[in-house]
Amino acid sequence: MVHSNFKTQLASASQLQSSLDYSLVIGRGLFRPRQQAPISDTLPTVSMVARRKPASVKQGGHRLSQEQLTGGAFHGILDSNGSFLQYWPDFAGSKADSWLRRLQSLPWGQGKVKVFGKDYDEPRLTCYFGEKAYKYSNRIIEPLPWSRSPVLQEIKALVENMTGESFNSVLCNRYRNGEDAMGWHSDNEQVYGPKPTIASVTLGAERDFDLREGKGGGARLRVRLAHGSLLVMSGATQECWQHSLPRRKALKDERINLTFRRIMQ
Ligand SMILES: O=C(O)CCC(=O)C(=O)O
Ligand SMILES: [Mn+2]
Repeated sequence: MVHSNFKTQLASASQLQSSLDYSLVIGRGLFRPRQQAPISDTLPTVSMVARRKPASVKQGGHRLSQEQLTGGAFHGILDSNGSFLQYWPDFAGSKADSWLRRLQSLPWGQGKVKVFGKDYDEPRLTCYFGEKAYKYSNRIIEPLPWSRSPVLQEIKALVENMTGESFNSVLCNRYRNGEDAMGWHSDNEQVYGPKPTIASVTLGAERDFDLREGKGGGARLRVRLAHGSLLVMSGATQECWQHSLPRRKALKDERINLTFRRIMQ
């Protein structure tokens, strides 16, 4: 039987603020928290046992209903290996719209992916900023300097403040509409070192972000990433889980995603 323990920390009622826009899917279950709160170390712990089929959610030994699972922000432990996920739906606050507008004028380019020796366009536009070259899909991508983008410097500072981590690179993805997507992968390249923290900021269209244990067959999660949100994957998440951004053919709106990383060498 394939299963994993899932513990997540949700906000207490007094910490809940305004209305929320994310949902978390485990197996076939859909948990739609209705309110949001800042991430805090004092959040109570909810543990979930996620199986491929029925999902159950427990807090203090009591089973919770979907309605009780309130709290837009969460801290989660995905498994017994120490794979962590944190989500803050309103990270950008009132800056979200202006960040999106400013990021639209980054020097976006069309990346290529090699399949059986032939080059294809990636289903998204990209650009990359930082201090060190980025190795990806057997290619080396040279970074643009931080000084070229004050908006990225501003977002990076806030992400570092929020996470307590320092990052030296950001991969920027522009999904022009729902046809653009990213397939299953984990960000486990050696340059990130063991147990890397990846901080992901979403601006623009809300999209589903899927996680699966191993390479599939185990637990699955779906987090709906809101405009202005911050998702942080850390601990063993890149070792033990894969993630993807599935295609949504009907979606016409664009989304920009920034993944802040720390390159070691
Ligand atoms: O667009 C996203 O939310 C995912 C991006 C991602 O996984 C990556 O850049 O490695
Ligand atoms: Mn990734």
